[in-house]
Amino acid sequence: MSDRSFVMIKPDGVAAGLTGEIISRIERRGLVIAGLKKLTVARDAAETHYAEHREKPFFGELVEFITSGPVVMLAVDGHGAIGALRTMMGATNPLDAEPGTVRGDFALDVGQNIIHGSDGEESAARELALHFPEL
Ligand code: D4T
Repeated sequence: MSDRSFVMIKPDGVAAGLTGEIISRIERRGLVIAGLKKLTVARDAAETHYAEHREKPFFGELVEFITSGPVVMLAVDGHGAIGALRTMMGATNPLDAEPGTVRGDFALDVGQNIIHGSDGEESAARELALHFPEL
C-alpha cells in the first residue's frame, strides 16, 4: 500500500531548530517528501484543522499555539506512510512516547508536542486538501 500523509512540524519544533532532524528521519525511513512549505497558520485554517476538538477545554490554547509562529508543512509519500509516521512521532503525550520517537526524544508537554501527523486515511485526505490544495 502506498499512501500520502500530512505532517506539520509545530511552532515549538521549528523554534527548537528540529526541522532538519525531523525531515532527515522521514527521508532516512525511506519516505518521500512530495510537498514542503514554511508558513504561519491562519486562525481560520487552524480552527478547521482542529475542528474535531472544538468542544474540548484545550481548543483555545491549541489554536493559539499552532498559530503562534511558523510551522513546516509536509506532504509525505510512501508505503504505509500514515501509520509509519504515527509510529515515528510517538504517543500524543510525550511522557508516554517511547525513546527513539520524535516526541519521546524532544518533547515533554502534551500542549507542545513538536509534530502532527494525520491519524488515518480520512484525516490525511482532509488535511492535505486543507493545507496542500495545490498538490
Ligand atoms: P496532533 O493532532 O497534534 O497530531 O495530535 P494527536 O493526533 O497525536 O492527538 P490529538 O488529535 O488527540 O490532539 C490534538 C492536539 O491537542 C493537543 N492536546 C491534546 C492538548 O493540548 N491537551 C490534551 O489534553 C490533548 C489530548 C495535542 C495535540
